[in-house]
Amino acid sequence: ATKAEVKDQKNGSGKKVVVGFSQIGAESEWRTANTKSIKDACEEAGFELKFSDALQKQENQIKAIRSFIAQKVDYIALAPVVETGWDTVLKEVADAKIPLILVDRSVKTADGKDDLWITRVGENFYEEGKNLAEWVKNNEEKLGFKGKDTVNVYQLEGTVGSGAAIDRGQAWVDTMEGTKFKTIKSQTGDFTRAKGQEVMESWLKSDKGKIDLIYAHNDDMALGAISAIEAAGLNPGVDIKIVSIDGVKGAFEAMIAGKLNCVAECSPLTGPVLVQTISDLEAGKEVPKLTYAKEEVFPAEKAAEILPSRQY
Ligand code: GYE
Repeated sequence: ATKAEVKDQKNGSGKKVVVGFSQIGAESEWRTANTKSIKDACEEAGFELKFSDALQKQENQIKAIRSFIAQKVDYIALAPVVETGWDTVLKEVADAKIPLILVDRSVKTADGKDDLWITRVGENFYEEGKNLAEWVKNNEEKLGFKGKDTVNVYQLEGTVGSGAAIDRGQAWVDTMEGTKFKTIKSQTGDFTRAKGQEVMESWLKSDKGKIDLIYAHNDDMALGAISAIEAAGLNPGVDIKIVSIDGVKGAFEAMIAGKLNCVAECSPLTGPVLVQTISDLEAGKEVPKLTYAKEEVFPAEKAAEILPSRQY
């Protein structure tokens, strides 16, 4: 557990808590929901939020962080687009004695230490990938893979170098090792619908008839792949099975339509946890070094029942 250094009399003085948040971008339904959750929660808590959209570029995030330091914000929240390359700027944050909170994705420092942030409010990407791969292994029959010697898997990877893509990829490799599920091709679709569609189109050109299963690191890329599969005259979810991660509404709708077979949830509803964390730090309390969102696996047959209760 870690604790922020006790700061000035802000508590008593009634000044608003100022939070600088460097968000990755707006690449997916998930990200849009994440931004909304954080904006809403900060507003409700009466925090002043300085929001910066990095358009997927680490250099923009580094600039935003430096500008937050210059503005002397009380807290910096960072959703890091990639895992590495943060050491210098995070040391600058530490020198300025501004508590840094990682939101969503992970950071790896050169020395392997985790002392450049006070806490991470994130999601367990490895578990998500593992849970989804386990579901696939346990549902061979339902997926129509029972009699097959080999199942050809095509992986749509998330943003190269991102914690989410690295861990989800590794979890699949580990879980599928020694099984009949073989990854034939793996390419990044940058967590976007457009790129997921583009990559799927190219696979259909070269490998049509060979593709059994798409493992997409997020729903948006799966939804893009679904469009490409339909355009090629095939039935997504039937001729080519598809599983993905997030659990956004668009994915539930695709599952209900029979076009997507299973989704592992990744919750973007980080706002309330972030606000609670900051409030605890303001009160001088200790906070856990890492908090993961609670997440489930939703197979297509449960989608209709669950959709009405989905919040994103
Ligand atoms: O799965 C994807 C988004 O980092 C967990 O980023 C997040 C991922 C999420 O663009 O949809």
